[in-house]
Amino acid sequence: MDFVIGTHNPNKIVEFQRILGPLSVKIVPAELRKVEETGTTFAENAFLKASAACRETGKPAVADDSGLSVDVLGGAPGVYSARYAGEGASGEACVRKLLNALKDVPAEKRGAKFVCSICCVFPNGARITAQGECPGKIAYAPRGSGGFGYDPVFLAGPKTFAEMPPEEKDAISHRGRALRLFVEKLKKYKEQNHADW
Ligand code: ITT
Repeated sequence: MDFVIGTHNPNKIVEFQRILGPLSVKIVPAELRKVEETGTTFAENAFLKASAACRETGKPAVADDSGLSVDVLGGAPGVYSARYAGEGASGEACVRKLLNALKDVPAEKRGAKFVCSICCVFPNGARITAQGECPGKIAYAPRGSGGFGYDPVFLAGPKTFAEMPPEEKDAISHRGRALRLFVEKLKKYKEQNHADW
């Protein structure tokens, strides 16, 4: 079965296909209207995006709401990660704002985590959800050229996500964890419903 992906972020499409392809789940992009992310949690926003994509296409749809939660900022930017430096701001601008906010914060207080909530909605209304997290620290300056968004300042061990080859990021990332859990739940859903896809 193919799943429409409810996102306007091309980096997420790349990561979904990279992680789900080897697990035999096919992800197809679609031209979709932009959904207003009015939820206060990652899970709520993931549901808003997946249900809108399912309604619009009539096909099973999966969406991701994700972001960075920084300890010393009380969990910010959280669900506002994409808009941290203003609506439509670049990843670089968000990173600059974050580094500035943390400029006087010592290494031991720079703890953070990436969170990813996945929601899958079927045309019959059934829903599968999964969440993944990756703990880390915020670096003092950007490092590496891979990934997107906050990857150059997110240290998961000695390397930032942007310094890791894609498969290394996927093995430990919030999105990798959430999507692998989603696939396990999808398999159970298939068995329970005797689905032939
Ligand atoms: P869609 O809503 O269209 O899916 P978006 O980029 O606006 O795209 P979110 O609202 O979920 O998605 O915001 C997620 C933001 O969190 C994203 O723009 C990045 O700034 C950040 N983010 C999430 N996952 C990330 C990752 O793996 N690496 C770096 N930054 C990430």
